[in-house]
Amino acid sequence: MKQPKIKVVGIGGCGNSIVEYLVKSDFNGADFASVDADKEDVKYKKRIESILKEVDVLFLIAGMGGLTGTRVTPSIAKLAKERGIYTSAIVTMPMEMEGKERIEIAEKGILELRSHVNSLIELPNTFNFSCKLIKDIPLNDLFCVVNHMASGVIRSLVVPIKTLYCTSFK
Ligand SMILES: Nc1nc2c(ncn2[C@@H]2O[C@H](COP(=O)(O)OP(=O)(O)OP(=O)(O)O)[C@@H](O)[C@H]2O)c(=O)[nH]1
Ligand SMILES: [Mg+2]
Repeated sequence: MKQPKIKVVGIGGCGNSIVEYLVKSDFNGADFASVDADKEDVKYKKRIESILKEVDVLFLIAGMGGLTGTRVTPSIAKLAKERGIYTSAIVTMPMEMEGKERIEIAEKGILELRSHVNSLIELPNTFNFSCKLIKDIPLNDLFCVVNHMASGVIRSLVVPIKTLYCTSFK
């Protein structure tokens, strides 16, 4: 039976920490790769080519609002689409407390990303935690909640995708 090759790619700081979380939690239903560069030189292009080689289903994971994830995720998605790879992006939106500018950058990134992916899942980093509640919690602990949620989303998608894929190729 043909098994799909599933790859999870973490992009930028956020994407990488979510992938790291997934790996640490013993998830082995996919291959992993990490991209944390915003310099698109020849070496970078070769690396992306090799990441996309022989992939059937691609998950791109990134936090929108920074430089790397916002810019690199749509560009990888575009390349994947050109290669006929089924691509799903799972991205986080900045928290309100990170500022309006970051949220605007994130929204622009999402608009671009949407045109290149088969599915897009936006996870809010903006939980409706009341200010009173989050006052004493370090930002990283809040991110951790979203890392947990994002890795749960990936886990819960990979298993049915594998089953569907195997069924359709029987
Ligand atoms: N869930 C989660 N969100 C994060 C984490 N780190 C950053 N974020 C969110 O992701 C957004 C982008 O941050 P990074 O991923 O660090 O940025 P980057 O893509 O590496 O871009 P630059 O560092 O600016 O080049 C932030 O505005 C946060 O909302 C993380 O570890 N977990
Ligand atoms: Mg970074």
